[in-house]
Amino acid sequence: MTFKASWWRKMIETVMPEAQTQSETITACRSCGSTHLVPILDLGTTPLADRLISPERSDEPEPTFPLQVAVCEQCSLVQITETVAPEVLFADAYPYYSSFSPALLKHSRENVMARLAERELDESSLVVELASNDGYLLKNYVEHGIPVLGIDPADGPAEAARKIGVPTLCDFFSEELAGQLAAEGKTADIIHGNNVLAHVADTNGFVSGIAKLLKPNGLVVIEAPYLKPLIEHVEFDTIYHEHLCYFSVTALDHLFKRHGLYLNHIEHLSIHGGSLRLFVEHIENPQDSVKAALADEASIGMTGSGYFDDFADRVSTLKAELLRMIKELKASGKSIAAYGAAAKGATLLNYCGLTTEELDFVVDRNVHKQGQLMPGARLPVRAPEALITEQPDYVLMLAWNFADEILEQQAEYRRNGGRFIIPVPTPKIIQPED
Ligand code: JHZ
Repeated sequence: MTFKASWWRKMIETVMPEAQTQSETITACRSCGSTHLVPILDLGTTPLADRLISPERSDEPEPTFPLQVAVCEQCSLVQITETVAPEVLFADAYPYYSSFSPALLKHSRENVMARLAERELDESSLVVELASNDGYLLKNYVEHGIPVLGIDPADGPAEAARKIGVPTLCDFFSEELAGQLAAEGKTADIIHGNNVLAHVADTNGFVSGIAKLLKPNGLVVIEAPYLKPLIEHVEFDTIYHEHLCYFSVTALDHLFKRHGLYLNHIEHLSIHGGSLRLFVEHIENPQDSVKAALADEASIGMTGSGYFDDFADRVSTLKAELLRMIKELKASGKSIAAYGAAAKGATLLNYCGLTTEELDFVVDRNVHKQGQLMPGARLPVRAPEALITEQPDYVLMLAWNFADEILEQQAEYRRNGGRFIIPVPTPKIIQPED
């Protein structure tokens, strides 16, 4: 039986408030079940990265959870060891709306256009998106008259999707839900899933659900942040409780094969600091892109735990350098704000111990985040216009993955002498003239 996210949230808040702190520590790999999990990074205990605080609740204690990363020696899957209940993570107060990023909208539209060009879809087809958020991707199929179904557990984004004509089921996708849809004759020609595979606690159930929902000649197109750039560029802030897994191609290959699905092609994308677009089918037909990535990962040792030996030290070094830079600027009387009330921003602020002592406020275009406080760090979230009215000397770029887009938008702030600090892979200052 499945319940709507709002039902769960109400129950969590009224009937069993202690459930708000509910989480479980895993002892076996989320994918293959091996107990050979080797710890690689400990980010301490942090609040939930997307759980913004309304000012009137700012006196209430925030639940915090351990944030530790391990690699499975058996199947190479990198994963965090704590699972926070999904109903707590993705309830109806979930503030992430995909449509606030023009770059993401463009990226998604191009994805759809490529699928429309290569597959013969018509009004008898069905495209399903798992974690369809506010309809940012499926609306492009709707425009072309292709029937779609969005599935997303967060009430707010699901309602926003329906309003723009994207039919959306407000629910968690699972093997059971896939079975129900298939029994109703709703199987998919294309299944999209962007930034969702890493978020699901039942990794195997989710993939097995995809196998059930997919037509025999259907195509799965999944996007997920890639582990290799995460490690190489010290993108440690993309680690938070929503992201349970950090995928290599090797780990993905094992995962899909276990469910009779085959990773046949991959594309490397720059989005979110470096992602993979995975093309998965029922039939095994691996292209050179997959063979090359598997060979590359084996040759650089990414399939073993030794590859991660110096990662924790590199994360500590980044923290020390960023804190030194910020403390020097503060000591010389400079004011500093931040850009992007992003989930990754919460990890960075909380791991580095940055609060309103160092940073005056954070700006974000997402109106659902404005007026609230960042988890843990408690920076107030304001509209981007505050950079012009307050003209802080420096702005810490928490949404560094959209740096180009944001620097362009902030031309006026920069013309007025404003500087940005990009924290990863090593903290650096962007001067107004850069
Ligand atoms: P953004 C998100 O993480 C959500 P986050 C999620 N956890 C996930 O899996 C990853 O992506 C992959 C704002 N912004 O998307 C919007 C502006 O204000 O990088 C966002 O609040 N102006 C599901 O939250 C934030 O910045 C702009 O011009 O870490 C960016 O957050 C742009 C472009 C963004 O990721």
